[in-house]
Amino acid sequence: MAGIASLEKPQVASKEKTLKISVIIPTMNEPAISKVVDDARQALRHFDTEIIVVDKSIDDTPRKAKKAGAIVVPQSDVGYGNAYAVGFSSVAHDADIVVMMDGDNTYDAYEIPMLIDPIVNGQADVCLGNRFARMEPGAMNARNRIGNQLITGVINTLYRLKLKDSQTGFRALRKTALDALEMTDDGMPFASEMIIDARKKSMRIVEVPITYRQRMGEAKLKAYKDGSLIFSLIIRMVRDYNPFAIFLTIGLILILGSLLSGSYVVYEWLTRGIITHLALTILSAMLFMGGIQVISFGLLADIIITALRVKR
Ligand SMILES: Nc1nc2c(ncn2[C@@H]2O[C@H](COP(=O)(O)OP(=O)(O)O)[C@@H](O)[C@H]2O)c(=O)[nH]1
Ligand SMILES: [Mg+2]
Repeated sequence: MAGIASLEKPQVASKEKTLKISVIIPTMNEPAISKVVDDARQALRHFDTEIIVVDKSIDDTPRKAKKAGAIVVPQSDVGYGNAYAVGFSSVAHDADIVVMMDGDNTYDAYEIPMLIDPIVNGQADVCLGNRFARMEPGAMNARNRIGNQLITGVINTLYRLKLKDSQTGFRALRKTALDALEMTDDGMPFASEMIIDARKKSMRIVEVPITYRQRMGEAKLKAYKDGSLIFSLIIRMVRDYNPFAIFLTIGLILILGSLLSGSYVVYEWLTRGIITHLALTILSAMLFMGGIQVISFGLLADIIITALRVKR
């Protein structure tokens, strides 16, 4: 694979100690942090492991994390993406694999060995945990589920992927792959940015089924913020992508539909000299005009995107 060096380290068991795993956990007042760090240490006891907690708390989270054996790095700025930027720059340079997980006990740290397995085996550069596989009732509300599926659908369509859960926070990356990635967003869109950049760089992205549990402590992501971030993300993705092909396809489908339904109207008019199906006539005209409008919109969007690209 271009630009990504292979680990060239044989599979788990005997060689576990030779693999260095770096686990990064961003925290903002997480009451479950002791358990999360303990579980991660225990789950990775056969590996050379470091656990980095990037903290932005006002409670005793950093003290608890340190006591449980984590390296605590305070975050001076704010944001989920920024916390990971700080975490990534703190990773030991001899680390082989970097694991990302929350400090809220929603993910099961005992599943880390399973998550890193495709990377250890040389089958993947980025491994994402699919929470929909084993989701505890109440672990994700309907709003977040719909938002996630909307974003995942857009990412899959625009970047030709087949992901089930693009917003998962339980991820593993080959260190050399991580070093090649370029993310800039300080907030939640960072998670999508990572997948898109990995895809653009032709990295191998795989999903594995994971467990997703109810959160301990308060969620940091709020409804209005989630919503606006979802929309700004979609706008950014559409901006970065050439939408003309999509609009042209939709427009042509509408025009084709109008020709099919309209041909009956025209046939009747030519053979009998009258039009009896008024509704069909109106539908045909609307489909045709709709098709032309969609194509015109695509052209306009293309002009705007080209102008934005020149500016940037
Ligand atoms: N250091 C730091 N951690 C954050 C920040 N925002 C969220 N987190 C942590 O990032 C993880 C994910 O946030 P969470 O509220 O669980 O989001 P969700 O899993 O998408 O519902 C949790 O461990 C949070 O404590 C931040 O600005 N700074
Ligand atoms: Mg969480």
